[in-house]
Amino acid sequence: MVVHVNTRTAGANDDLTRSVNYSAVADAVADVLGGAPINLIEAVAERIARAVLSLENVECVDVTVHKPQAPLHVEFKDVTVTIRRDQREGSLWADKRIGSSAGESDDPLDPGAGPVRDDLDARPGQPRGAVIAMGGNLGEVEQTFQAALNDLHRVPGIRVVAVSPLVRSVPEGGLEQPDYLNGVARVETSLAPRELLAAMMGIELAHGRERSVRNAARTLDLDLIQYDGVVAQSEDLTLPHPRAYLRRFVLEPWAALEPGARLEPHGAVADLVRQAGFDAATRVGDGWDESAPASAQ
Ligand code: PH2
Ligand code: MG
Ligand code: MG
Repeated sequence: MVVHVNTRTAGANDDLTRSVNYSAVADAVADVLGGAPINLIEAVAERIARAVLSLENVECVDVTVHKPQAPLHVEFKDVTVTIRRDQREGSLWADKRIGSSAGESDDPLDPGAGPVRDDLDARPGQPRGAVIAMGGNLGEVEQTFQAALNDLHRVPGIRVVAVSPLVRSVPEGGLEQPDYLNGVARVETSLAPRELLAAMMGIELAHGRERSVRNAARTLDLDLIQYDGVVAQSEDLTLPHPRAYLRRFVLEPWAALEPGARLEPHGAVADLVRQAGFDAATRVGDGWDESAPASAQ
C-alpha cells in the first residue's frame, strides 16, 4: 500500500496530528483482513482503500492485494490487483454513482466538465442523523436485514445507532407478490447524502437485489427516507423520500423506534401513521433487534 499524505506541516512542526499515524493505518487494514470473509481480491482492495481513506489527512491510496496461493492450473508466482482511490478527484464513489452521466458536459474541453456537485454531494462537517427504510419479500428477509445492517455499520463513515421492530405487510400497489417485511434504521453518517445512497445500493446488490420492473419483488430494498434536515430534489435522489409520508410500512416501524420523530413538511410520524390507514402493516414484534450489530445497541 502507498498512502499519499502531505507531510509538510507535520514535518515542519513535529506534529503527528497533521500526518497519519502508521499504527492507525495498520489497524484499519487489519480490521478489514480480520473481518468477515470477502470473495474477490478486488473487493478486499476496495475495502482497504476505503478504510485507509477514512483516516484524517489521507488524500489518496494505492492498494495492491497479492494472492500467490490462487487456484490456477498453470505455474505462476502471484496474482495481484492494484487500485488507486483518490479523495481529491471525487473518484472514490464514481463507480457506484447512478444517473452516471447526469449533469456532465458532452465537451471534454469544457472547463466546467465533470459531474455537477450539489448539496447532495457535500460531506457534513459533523456527523448527521439519517433514517433508512428496509424492505424485502424474497428469501430469508430477516437474516438479510441483519446482514445488511452489519454491512452498513462496517462502511467507514456510517454508524447504525438503532433499529426498529419489523412489520409484515401486504405488497402495496396491488401486486401479486409475497408479503413484505419492513423496518427502519437510524444511522449517523459523515458521508454526503449521495455517498450514503451509493453505499446502500452497493449493499442491496451484495444481497442479490435485481432491478427489473418498478416495484418488483426483492431480496432487499434500502431507501433513504431522511438525511438530517436536507430538502433536495435531483434525478437520482429526493430528500426527504417523496412517498414515505404515505407508507404505513415505513411510518409504523419508525414511530415505534422514535415516538417523537417528525417527517417535515408533513408533521409527526405518529400522526402520519394514523392518517395512512389500517390496511397494510401489522406488527410482528420487536424481538429481532436483540441480535442487531453489537455496537448498535
Ligand atoms: N416497497 C415497494 C412497493 N410496495 N409494499 C410493502 N408492503 N412494503 C414495501 O417495502 C414495498 C411495497 C417499492 O419499494
Ligand atoms: Mg422502496
Ligand atoms: Mg428502493
